[in-house]
Amino acid sequence: MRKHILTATFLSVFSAAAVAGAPGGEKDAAAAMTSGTMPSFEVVDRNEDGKISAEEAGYVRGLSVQEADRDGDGMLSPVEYKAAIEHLTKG
Ligand SMILES: [Ca+2]
Ligand SMILES: [Ca+2]
Repeated sequence: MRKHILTATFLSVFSAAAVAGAPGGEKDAAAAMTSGTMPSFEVVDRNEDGKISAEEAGYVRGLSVQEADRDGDGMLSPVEYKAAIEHLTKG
């Protein structure tokens, strides 16, 4: 019983947060940037196609698709993005 209550509470909090945060995707990325951490792949991949385009990469300061694109398809895969972020955060 107790577990059910906790689950229901979690779900209602989660959906409330999702609704409140729905229009704020851009702000999330900006907030992540200003806090000194890099936004996650999911945040940067705005159209959720599993690749980061040059336009999407523009949300991440210092990220260059040309430099980070290893296989030359003009997009960044999660692996390519992660490698690029690690490179950027190392300085
Ligand atoms: Ca994308
Ligand atoms: Ca690529």
